[in-house]
Amino acid sequence: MFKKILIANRGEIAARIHRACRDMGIQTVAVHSTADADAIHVKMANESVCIGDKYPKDSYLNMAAVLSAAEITNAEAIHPGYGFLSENAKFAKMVKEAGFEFIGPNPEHIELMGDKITAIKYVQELGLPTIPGSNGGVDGVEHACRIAEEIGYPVIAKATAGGGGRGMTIAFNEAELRSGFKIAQTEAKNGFGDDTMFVEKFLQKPKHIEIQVLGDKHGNVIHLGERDCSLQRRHQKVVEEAPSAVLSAAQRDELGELCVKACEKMGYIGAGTFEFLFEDDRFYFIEMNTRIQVEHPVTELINGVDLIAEQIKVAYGEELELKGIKLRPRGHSIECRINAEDPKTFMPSPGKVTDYFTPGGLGIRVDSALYPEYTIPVYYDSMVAKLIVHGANREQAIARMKRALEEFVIGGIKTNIPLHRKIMESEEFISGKYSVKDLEDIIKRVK
Ligand code: MV4
Repeated sequence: MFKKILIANRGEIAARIHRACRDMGIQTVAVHSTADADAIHVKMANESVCIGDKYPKDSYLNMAAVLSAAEITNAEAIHPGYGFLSENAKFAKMVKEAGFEFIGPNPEHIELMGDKITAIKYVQELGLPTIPGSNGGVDGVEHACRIAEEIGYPVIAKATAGGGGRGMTIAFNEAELRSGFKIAQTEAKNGFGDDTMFVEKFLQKPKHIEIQVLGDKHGNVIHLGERDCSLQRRHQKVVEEAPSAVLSAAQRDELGELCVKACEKMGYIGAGTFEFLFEDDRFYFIEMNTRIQVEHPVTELINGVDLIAEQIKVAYGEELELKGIKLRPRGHSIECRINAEDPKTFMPSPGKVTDYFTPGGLGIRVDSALYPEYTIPVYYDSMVAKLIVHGANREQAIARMKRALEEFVIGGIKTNIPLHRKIMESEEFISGKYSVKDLEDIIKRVK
């Protein structure tokens, strides 16, 4: 097994990776910016290297600096976490060429899935259901309008290099498509350097359901069930749960097996997530994430699996112990993302944490970057902690989450904990029937 792993990330996920390493007796190297000298992941690691200035481009996105840190500390592998360089195929290639193990998929698969058009075409070949549309790029707004006439409005135009809602526009008629298309295309050109667009039928009230997969270097692939990530605000997930309240066992097995077969044909290695839209009892593939995700803990808690440890073992070349074992998911898990933000305006609320008390008891987990007297820097994402609960069933998980949200004290800054309390009491959430549209209605009610 690896003796030393460099964690190329910060915040709660860096702490999470450190914990998996320590449980396995692996030494850790933290990298940090000048603004993160006091961060929890630096305190936890066996060694730390300052790799640059506060802005991500000068530090966490600085590939040469990360590789140099691995070199001087004699790390054997690099874990990229999520965000930053985690889905950068060029970085994954550089890591391997520099002689380190990249804890993640092959660069070719990162590249393939990073382009939505090639991803959709590829999975179509593998038998996954996709959304009717242009089936490839459109060569301009006139072509987009012709496709829209064929499939019928509403439609959505998306940038192939986009993701997470950037470079897309929804149109209910031709006038909206003509104006929105150009705006989205310009956003894509400026944001990703690639203004290739494609068009799909727009599903108006879908759920966002994703399947967790894990493949090793010996051709073994398993799935670990689904997560329901439909409660989102501006394409940022807010609450996630596993399993979804609406999927039947048959649907879960069917979708999971489709993803496993796709990975077997791909030769996919590492952790990955297939994202689907789910509407009127039908699934549609939209994109694949080739990284560990923020919401991985809900899958861990119902399966009793440490997904970060599995990533590390797979990268080292071990066979999946879980292969062939019929996983017996138990109970229900919910995650609330705790953001340092004003609960009413959603503006970031950095600053010094004066009081800090985390909830506890059976089935409560807090993955956090916070500690008393810690000052949250302004330069990074506003998510500072995740509160995850597990219960024997969904009702118990909701009750436990409500109690944990009451106990959770983070003083000195504003957080979205009040919003989470409202979500847990909402009819939409309690029924389990919420779609990607419902969080905006809940927020309007609590304003
Ligand atoms: C869609 C869709 C409906 N129909 N595609 C959002 C970003 C990326 N994950 C793909 N997304 C969507 N793609 C079709 N054909 C709905 C979403 C979507 C969404 C769209 C608008 C506002 C919020 C959303 C939240 C999740 C998913």
